[in-house]
Amino acid sequence: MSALARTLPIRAFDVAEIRMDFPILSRQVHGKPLVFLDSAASAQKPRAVLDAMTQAFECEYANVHRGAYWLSEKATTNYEAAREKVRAFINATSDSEIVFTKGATDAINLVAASYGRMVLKPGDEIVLTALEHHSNIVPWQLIAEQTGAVIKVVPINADGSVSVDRFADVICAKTRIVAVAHVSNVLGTVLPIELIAQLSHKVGAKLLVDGCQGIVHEQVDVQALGCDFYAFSGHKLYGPNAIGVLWARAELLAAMPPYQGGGEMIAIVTFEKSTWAEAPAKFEAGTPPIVPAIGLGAAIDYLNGIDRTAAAAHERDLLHYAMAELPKVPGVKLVGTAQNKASVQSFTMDGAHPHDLATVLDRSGVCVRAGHHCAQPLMDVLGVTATARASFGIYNTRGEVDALIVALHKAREVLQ
Ligand code: 7TS
Repeated sequence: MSALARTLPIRAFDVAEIRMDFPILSRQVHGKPLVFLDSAASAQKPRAVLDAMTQAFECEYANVHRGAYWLSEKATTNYEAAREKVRAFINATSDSEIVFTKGATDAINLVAASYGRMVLKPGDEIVLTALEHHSNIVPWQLIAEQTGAVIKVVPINADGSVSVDRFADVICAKTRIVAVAHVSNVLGTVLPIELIAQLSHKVGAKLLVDGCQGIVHEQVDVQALGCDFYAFSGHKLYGPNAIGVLWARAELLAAMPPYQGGGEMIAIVTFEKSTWAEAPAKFEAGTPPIVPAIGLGAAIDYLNGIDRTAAAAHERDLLHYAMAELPKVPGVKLVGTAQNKASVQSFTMDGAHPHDLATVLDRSGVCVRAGHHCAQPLMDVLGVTATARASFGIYNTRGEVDALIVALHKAREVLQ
């Protein structure tokens, strides 16, 4: 926890109070109260984040790391303070291990293009799971094509869980990189990262964790997880979009070549040869996402100011309530029922395409995502083309699950 957050009192968790922090939640859509059940795609923002970004633009804005004037120093201090907030939030050992990126996708591409290109040789293996988001598949395919490496896939069980034994079957002496989601964005499954890290390290492979969903629902300690890279986006963590984080072990960042060239990432440039700044600057070419980083810092302060253990229990309660109520709607089937799950629930309704379902639910003010969720290989494994998905954040309520259920009954009448 950051020094600032430690000095702030932690509020007892009260969902009614939390909802008041998020201005958008009081609006209506189609004349109905907004029931926002799509936080896994992007979460809503608390007033604290909006205010911090307005303050940064209105009063403290200049480019960073260049100006000799007060305003630029102030913007630089704010930007670097956000990095320290991220460091403390994930318990990294040093600020220099925190690289700001555009998002999780950008962070994974960075690792694939830089670390992947550095280590992969023909025949080397990259191990993924069947439940990965395209952002944790396609960057590896691109680098596999360029290096001659091969992708191996760990299968999932029927309930959406992933057995450590299956990893043990696939990880071998040829494995160089293991890249897995912390939490599945479709199934909600929480993967056993510590055990996967042990298996990866036994053969000398490095483990990248796609923490896009994990950072939201778990209290992440990168040192305890034992992974080597952890990537996430700000916008799912109640922060703004256009900001993401790559955490990597210092020695890996020191050894890795730059991903992109430009200003900020260099030490000396001549037409003959250029040399690089130290990490994290080496990986932050160009003007960085200054205000989004400050907004992410504000989101972390906000989360540090509430009882996150109670918030996690609240989300779990919503998940279990939804898992109990959804199957009572005729024709509705749950997709993803692993024991260890975060508050993300996919489902289907017999005779209704998920897209049509989402459109009809929207008329009741209920926002759910429908489609392949950027996980087409997982859809193939599940034998469906798409699912509908309700995902719950700290601000959702049992009443909103009830609203979903009522809207599903109505949708059944329209669609079946
Ligand atoms: N990895 C996972 C597990 C994700 O859930 C997402 C986004 C990404 C990577 C990519 O994040 P980005 O911020 O770089 O785009 N997932 C979703 C989703 O489930 N619905 O919309 C976006």
